[in-house]
Amino acid sequence: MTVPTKQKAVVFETNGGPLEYKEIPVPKPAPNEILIHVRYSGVCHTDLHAWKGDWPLPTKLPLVGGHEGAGEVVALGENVKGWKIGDLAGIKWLNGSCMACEFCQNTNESNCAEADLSGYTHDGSFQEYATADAVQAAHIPKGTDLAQVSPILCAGITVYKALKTANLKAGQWVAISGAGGGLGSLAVQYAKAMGYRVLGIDGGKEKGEFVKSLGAESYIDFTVSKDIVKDVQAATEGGPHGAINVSVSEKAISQSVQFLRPTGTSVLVGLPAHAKVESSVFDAVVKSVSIKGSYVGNRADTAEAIDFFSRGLIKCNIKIVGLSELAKVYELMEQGKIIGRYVVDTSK
Ligand code: 8ID
Ligand code: ZN
Ligand code: ZN
Repeated sequence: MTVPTKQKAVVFETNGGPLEYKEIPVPKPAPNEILIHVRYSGVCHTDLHAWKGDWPLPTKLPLVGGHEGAGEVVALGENVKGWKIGDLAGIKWLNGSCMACEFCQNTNESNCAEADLSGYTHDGSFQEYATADAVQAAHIPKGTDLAQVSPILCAGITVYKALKTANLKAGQWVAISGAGGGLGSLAVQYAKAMGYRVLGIDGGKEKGEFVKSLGAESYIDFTVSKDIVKDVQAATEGGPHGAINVSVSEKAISQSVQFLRPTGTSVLVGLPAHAKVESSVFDAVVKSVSIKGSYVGNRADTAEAIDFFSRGLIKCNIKIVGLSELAKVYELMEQGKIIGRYVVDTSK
């Protein structure tokens, strides 16, 4: 296999600055890394946050974003074990961690103080060839459709882990807030596959039809509802046992704590800039609700989330465009116009 020395990528020099589609050198894998020929990459709302720089965590600059990359292994660093040339590999948000601290010891690598993040602190998948830590890169089964699987590498893993964090039993209700988006549309399907009853919340009729086609029993349109809390509680016979917050809305997150059923769990996933979650202490105590954060997933969550996909239980609703059109995808995402996920083809 010949690896070129130059490739196409989307790069920005400053947060919020121009997104340049241009030629850059192909990176060389470090001793612990594999080099992946990225064929497709999903575009996550996190990539938009990274470009804007609206989180209290600085990005590397200049930066190649992207952390839902799927492709083939084309080179191996000298210390790499467990991979061979030609294997299918995935680039995910957590690129690497110290593997020694108390969090890493307990498989909570994403909580490591030295976590290295693809498309944030490490150049990511919006390029034709990208390096990834051999320990953290996702193993993708042979024969998998690389465009279809790409959104699983962040969105799928994240919502699967968030649903586990909600600690629900089969037959219980879960509300997915932001159900029509990239994470939400997968959350609806994982929740169904795990045996839960799903209520989706998002904006507009088209997203409602989409969310119901994925298996949600009920849909609340936040642009129409006059009282979201009351409507959600009525549709779920007293409030959902769990809520997964994948919207980028501070208000929606606080509402989720209010509409929860007593003893329920609200899981925080979406990361609107500068947001706070608000809850009445009295209600939280008397209803005994839990509010938990959930941050991507570990290697076992990754393998399990891919396995649900491989067994045909999860379908990604994708629209494929060329990498050169990334700026347009960010525009649509900002306007909340994306249904499901956009995936970029790195060859165009
Ligand atoms: O590990 C994590 N915690 C993690 C991993 C991956 C992504 C967190 N995220 C974060 C992203 O950074 C982003 O803040 O999750 C959030 C959602 O990412 P996404 O699914 O990639 O975004 P999207 O496709 O734009 O979907 C967002 C949906 O929320 C809806 C929108 O209409 C859209 O469909 N929404 C909004 I904005 N306001 C809403 C509201 N008030 C709402 N839905 C219901 N109620
Ligand atoms: Zn992501
Ligand atoms: Zn660590």
